[in-house]
Amino acid sequence: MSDRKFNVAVVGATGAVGNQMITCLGERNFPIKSVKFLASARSAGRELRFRGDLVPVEELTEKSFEGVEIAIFSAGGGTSEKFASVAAKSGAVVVDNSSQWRMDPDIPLVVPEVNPHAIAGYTKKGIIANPNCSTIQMVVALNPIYREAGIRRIVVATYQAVSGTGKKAIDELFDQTRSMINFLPFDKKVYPHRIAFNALPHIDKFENNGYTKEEMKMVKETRKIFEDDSIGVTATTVRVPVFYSHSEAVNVETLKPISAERVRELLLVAPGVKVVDDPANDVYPMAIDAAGQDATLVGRIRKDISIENGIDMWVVADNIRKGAATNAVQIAEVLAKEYL
Ligand code: 25A
Ligand code: L14
Repeated sequence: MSDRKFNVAVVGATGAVGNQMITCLGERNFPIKSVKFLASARSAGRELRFRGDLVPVEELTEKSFEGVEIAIFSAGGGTSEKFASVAAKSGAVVVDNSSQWRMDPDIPLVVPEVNPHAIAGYTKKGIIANPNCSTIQMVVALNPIYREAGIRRIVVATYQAVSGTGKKAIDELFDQTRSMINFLPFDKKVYPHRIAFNALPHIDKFENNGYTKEEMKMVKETRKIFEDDSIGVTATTVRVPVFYSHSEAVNVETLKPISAERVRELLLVAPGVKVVDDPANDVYPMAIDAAGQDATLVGRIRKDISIENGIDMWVVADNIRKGAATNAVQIAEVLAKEYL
């Protein structure tokens, strides 16, 4: 346990996730000695507010990490590939939100409510990976079930917000919606098809097995976080015209029997979870309610009538907060408190 304060850098500070990381660091009272906000040359010179001060954004270069002790990255896989080891070599511990390093066996992949102990492995490469947003909220909700009854198989379908793709996609949904309701022509730059008033079963690239990369992230990352390759996972990830928060229909087959009542009981006390489940009064998790919170909302908890040991539930969380920025800052908190 230490009470030290740290020199912290945020890489990708001007993006949708980077911005939220800055807010989180402020809100959660992270022990900060100094901050440095880094982005591409495009953003250099802009100023961002942090705890009442205006902090200039600097261009990310090989020399950016001198004196930095913790560097939180969300600037895309390419930037992480190039600069995470530069930061680590210059002595910083990196918490990386990109998909670049998640499956590296020498890099821990961490959701603090589920596998905080894995953070200890940061010493191998100086990097800790933040999982994919859809995986994070699913494992937060499944963890208590896994610990009590084991998991044989997960079948999940996601309904993902456009903010996952960054600011340009938020603008695209807004602009297309405005154009369509005014009967005007619209552009599409970010997604291959119109996203306004539509649903696209396509997130990230297609792989050779017919799944998308986003779907395979849910398969592989879930197993790595639970440290259990016996868990079967199949996913269909869908983009919907929602700005913030991913929703997920999660079906789980457990090894041992478990009742819906017991699942509700476990989730009521599970860290990071809020049970929102009173269908008789039209109460269930919704994207518009999860947005702006750090909790993972779980509802529609019920026994799957088609198999012996099955549970169905609806899991919703703010993809920019718990799905990215909050989870990364929580990792940095455990790191700072327990390891540095
Ligand atoms: O590789 P991945 O993991 O799949 O991630 C790809 C992208 O997904 C987002 C994030 O986008 C990331 O870049 N992302 C990743 N994980 C996510 C998660 N879990 C996630 N989103 C949600 N949940 P983003 O838009 O949020 O953040 C982009 C930030 O990265 C900075 N950046 C990009 N390249 C950089 C770099 N920083 C340093 N060096 C580089 N080479 C980027 O800064 C932004 O902060 P910026 O200065 O490039 O952009 C600042 C403003 O400019 C806009 N913009 C971006 N691209 C263009 C642009 N404007 C004009 N033309 C462009 N081509 C941005 O919208 C921003 O407002
Ligand atoms: O792997 O476009 O963290 O919604 C998460 C958001 C990949 C893209 C990741 C999106 C990203 C994704």
